[in-house]
Amino acid sequence: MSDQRPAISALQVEQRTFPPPAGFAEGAVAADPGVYERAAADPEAWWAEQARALEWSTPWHTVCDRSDPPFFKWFVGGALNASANCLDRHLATRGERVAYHWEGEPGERVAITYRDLHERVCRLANGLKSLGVGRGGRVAIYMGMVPELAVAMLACARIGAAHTVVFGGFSAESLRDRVNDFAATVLITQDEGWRNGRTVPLKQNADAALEGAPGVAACVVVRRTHGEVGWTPGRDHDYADLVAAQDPACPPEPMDAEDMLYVLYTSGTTGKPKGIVHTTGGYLTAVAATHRMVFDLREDDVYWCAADIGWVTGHSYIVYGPLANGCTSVMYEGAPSTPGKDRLWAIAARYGVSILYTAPTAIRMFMKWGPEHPAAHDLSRIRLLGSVGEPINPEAWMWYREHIGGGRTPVVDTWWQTETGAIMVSPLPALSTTKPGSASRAMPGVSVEIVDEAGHPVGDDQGGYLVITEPWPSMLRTLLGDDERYVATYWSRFPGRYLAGDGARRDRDGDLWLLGRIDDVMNVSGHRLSTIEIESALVDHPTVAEAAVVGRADPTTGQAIAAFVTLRAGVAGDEALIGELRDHVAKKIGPIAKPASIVLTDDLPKTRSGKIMRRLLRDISEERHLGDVTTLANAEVVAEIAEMAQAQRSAEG
Ligand code: 7RM
Repeated sequence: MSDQRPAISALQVEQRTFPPPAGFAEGAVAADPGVYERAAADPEAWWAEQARALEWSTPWHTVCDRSDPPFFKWFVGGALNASANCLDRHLATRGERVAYHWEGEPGERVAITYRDLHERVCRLANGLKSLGVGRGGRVAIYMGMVPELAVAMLACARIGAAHTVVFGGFSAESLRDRVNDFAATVLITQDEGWRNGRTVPLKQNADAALEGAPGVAACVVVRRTHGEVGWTPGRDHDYADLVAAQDPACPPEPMDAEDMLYVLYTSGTTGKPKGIVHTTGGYLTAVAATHRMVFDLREDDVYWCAADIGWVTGHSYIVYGPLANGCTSVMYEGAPSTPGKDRLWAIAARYGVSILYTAPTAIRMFMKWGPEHPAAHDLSRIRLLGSVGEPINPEAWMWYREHIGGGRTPVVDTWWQTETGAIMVSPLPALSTTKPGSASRAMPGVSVEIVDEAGHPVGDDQGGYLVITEPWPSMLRTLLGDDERYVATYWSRFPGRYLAGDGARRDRDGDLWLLGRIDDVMNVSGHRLSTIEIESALVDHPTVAEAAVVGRADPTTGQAIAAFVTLRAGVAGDEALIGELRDHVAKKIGPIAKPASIVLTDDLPKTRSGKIMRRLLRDISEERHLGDVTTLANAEVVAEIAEMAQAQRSAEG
């Protein structure tokens, strides 16, 4: 026995449990509890069964080739086309079914059927061919949330070109770096996007990026706002003109299962962005299967993933998964507060949304805005809620279930990464008894473990490193152009196992609790504390909407806990409240977790996909020069928080 301290201490005790609602299992996609055992008994057979739900032009001969780890291959020898699986396959049975109910921020509404989408994709696919793109080609896409973004991805997939989507909120420089790293020859963009009642100058940014991207020979421009934009004759092509001239039919290119489907860059917190490489057969298999099972997809569902397609969540669960399953989705272009703070609920009511998938950061914002906004709309069709992107604080989970789900719906907290391609850990809504803040367990066919520093599995309720112990079909294949970094980043710390970079613990019922990024773990008097449990204890207080904690250097305890807290709408903060919040944490999870300081702030620094950036809060707390803030969605809050923290330090003397 070792007397080693746990890799991460576990503090939180959550007692509430929610079994599936009565009747939910009737006709559910995953209603047989034996599914976990069956998949575990033969994971490859399980995944092969999922792959058979797709249409293959050539069957595979080997489910998983493990001859050169960690360079695994799936469905070797098989051929298929992702666009054909998302479109053509549905035409005979559901061609007139709506694929996307699209709503523009200013209010336009368009219903796009599978047949419409198929024709649009074929035309653009032919248009891309006319620009010299074919099998093995590379296309960059820099757009807002317009239907043409999904069309562009599928058009690439149709002709065997790989795409990289660059989130429309990124700068010209980020775009340039990604376009060059990817070696794109064509860029698809739009004149301007809509966000918060203002236009986003996408083409202008694209022009600036292309000045430093000589490999791009053609730029295709969707007219969205019809605003004035620069034009480079010979290079720039009007999207509408390009597609109007094309044949509305384009046979899909049969692709090898292991041909690249796309690259998506993850900025991470440090270093050069990593180009995550996803391939065709395994990726499509896993996103379609997980989308069906986790969201219990039924024929009459109206599904809405409110993420941006610029992130992996949008790739897997707005485009490829839902379309492979022939489902009806909602797609919204703009900000959730435009024109009012009830915009999302007006949309959900209008289309009868039955499944909603969004992020904790959005849920905490809805909490902050108040329950009157969802209460003003009929959300009675909602039957299932999903969460993704960060650990969800139990109080945010409860609020989501209560105020969006009417207290009736299961909430599925789905853990996964750009690298994993598809959901890895999640409840199955008809089978799992959920707990607020727990992501339940690994999906059927997926094996995870929690290990200590030495790589040994930890016991129940012990925090440690989350690893995935077996290859899975939608795993990243490498980092574009950098096999070594792929091996070093994910497969070296615990050889033979994939290091996710997140902490986790498993409770006595076998349920997993994600503890946040390993880099954010604090060390207070030798106790390794995760951020999430302390943050959740703060969010548990009725005045708190959002909280972030970090470890700041301390001469006596090694690190001291510094908290940053955003209050709910209408709550005024003062010294008394700060004292109350510190006591609340001590009472809820123990004195070791009591924050040494709490700064009240209107907002927290977030990445553009909404994840709290604790690194910057550490810099502020330790009075360090603030490094790169360009990857922040809300850089202006940083100076504000720094000032408040400074004021507090002077007040404390
Ligand atoms: C899908 C996505 C990945 C990182 C991951 C975690 C965090 C995502 C959850 C979560 C706790 C969750 N891809 N994360 N989902 N943490 N519970 N349900 O977000 O590549 O952008 O981020 O996000 O730290 O490693 S991502």
